[in-house]
Amino acid sequence: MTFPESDTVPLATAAQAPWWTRAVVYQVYPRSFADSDGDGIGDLGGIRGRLDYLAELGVDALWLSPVYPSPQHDNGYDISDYQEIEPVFGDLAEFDLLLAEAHERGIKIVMDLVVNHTSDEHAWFRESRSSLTNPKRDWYWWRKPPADGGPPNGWASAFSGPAWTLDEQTGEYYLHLFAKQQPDLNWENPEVRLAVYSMMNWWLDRGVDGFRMDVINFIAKQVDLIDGPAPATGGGSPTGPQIHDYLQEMREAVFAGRTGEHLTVGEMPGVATGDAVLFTDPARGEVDMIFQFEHVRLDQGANKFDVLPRSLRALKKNLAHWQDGLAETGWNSLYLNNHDQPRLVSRFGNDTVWRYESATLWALVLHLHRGTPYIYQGEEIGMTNVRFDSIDDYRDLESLNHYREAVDEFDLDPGSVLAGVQTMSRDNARTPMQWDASAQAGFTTGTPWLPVNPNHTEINAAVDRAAERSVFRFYQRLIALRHESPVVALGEFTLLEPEHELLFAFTRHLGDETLLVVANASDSPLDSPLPVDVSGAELVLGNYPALGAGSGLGPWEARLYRL
Ligand code: TEU
Repeated sequence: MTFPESDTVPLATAAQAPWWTRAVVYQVYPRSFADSDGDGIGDLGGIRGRLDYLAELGVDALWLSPVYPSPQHDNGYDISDYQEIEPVFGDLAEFDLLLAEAHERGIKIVMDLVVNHTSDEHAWFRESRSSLTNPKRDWYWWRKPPADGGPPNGWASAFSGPAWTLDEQTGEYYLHLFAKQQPDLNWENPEVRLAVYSMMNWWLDRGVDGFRMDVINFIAKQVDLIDGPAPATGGGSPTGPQIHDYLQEMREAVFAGRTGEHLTVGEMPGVATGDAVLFTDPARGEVDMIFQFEHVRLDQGANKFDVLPRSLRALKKNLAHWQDGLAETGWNSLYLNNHDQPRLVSRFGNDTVWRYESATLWALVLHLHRGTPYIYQGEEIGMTNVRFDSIDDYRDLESLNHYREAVDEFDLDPGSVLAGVQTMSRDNARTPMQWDASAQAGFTTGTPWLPVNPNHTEINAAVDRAAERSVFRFYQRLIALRHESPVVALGEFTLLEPEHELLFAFTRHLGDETLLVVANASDSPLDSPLPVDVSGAELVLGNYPALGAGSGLGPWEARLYRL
């Protein structure tokens, strides 16, 4: 196969490219990572105690899900004080210690910025709701009841039910695209924007290295829709055009003039590649990269819990669509799971017979795409979904609200609704990190807030790292490869055999170097010849012991060649 000389060196030469093009980020869900005080909830002390583990893995930065004070209705994504630490996780002194010890190991810390909404217990909202004339009334979205007394429009909350709640205190509705305990901030109000920028500067002055920005595209409401007729379907406000102004203003107010290496990644449900180019074009000064959702919605029907059959063809084409969309300008994040998604080996692989092979196949495939890979805690040891037999064992607000609405309001069969929750619930990713085979998997000496997955006796960091076939060691190799090889970070991506339903194959090309990935994403051997002659190629990495034996691929076998 001849490769067209890439006439555009993507992004920049390796030396000039930003640090995050060569970096791998590890997401810590603090509540479930490591508990240092025995209360059954993970905390900052627990994370500090595992920094050597993370340094050994080789990651460059940690993204901490929220650790600020919160009533915990949405496990911390309902923040009641942006400049403190939730006591259950620790305090600011412990945070500073964690930050210092992470930096000592060359690991950056990125905070979760949740500013589309606050908690209903935040002082800002308590003031805003106190009276129609309170100076902070316009910090949130309030509307008088329409003539029929119902909500102002037909928007639905992402967590079931309407996106408006009537506040008896002043007889007006307030907007919440998520839970009613998460009222949306009004970003049209410059006072809100300035307060957020001030808080961001406070954290950067403290030494943090950037932000993951929660549903940041939702902060720009299409105001005419709020006051216009109810949209035909439910759902919240599509992103308004002013989002670009807000992000450029934020960049200028918070990062301009700062030295050092920072990272901003915007979580943006519903964004397409054309928007993503605008958001991540370095010349526009908005964000460095975004989390888009197209690939993790391919197996969802009417809603997240309406699970459709998976298609490799659809998945690899969508990932390639994003590679092509941002090849010239902008930058991709790369993820297959996080605290909101099921575990990748259960969703995209085979988490029983071929767990090691499928976990490492998806690791190789994802980490050899062009973009910044994100590892979700436990992914690096092949942790799987959990399966609770009763809805009463689930804790996730999204899952519980969905179940209640589906069964109580829509009268759907409880068994089939529970099956959807078992497959897609966010709790699949939130069972405690499995450190060893002891009673609570080494996560806590107390009673965990969410039961430990019973399979922790076989699947845990201690066993995996000592194993001949170690998922952890495989991730170590991939991370090291990204650090060492500009072609991994910057090389041009070309998908091969796009119509093949079992084979995932692609090349990466930079200068005179070409890498080839071939992967058999199925439970059966794939005997067809590889799409490229590899007879003279170097086998760089594979997940089968007899590396490179023959041209066929075993079940869930993945190989990386240097051509
Ligand atoms: O999630 C944004 C979001 O769109 C979620 O509804 C997500 O799509 C869904 O859970 C996938 O099933 C962010 C945070 O990641 C999530 O944990 C929060 O609950 C949510 O925002 C509200 O802050």
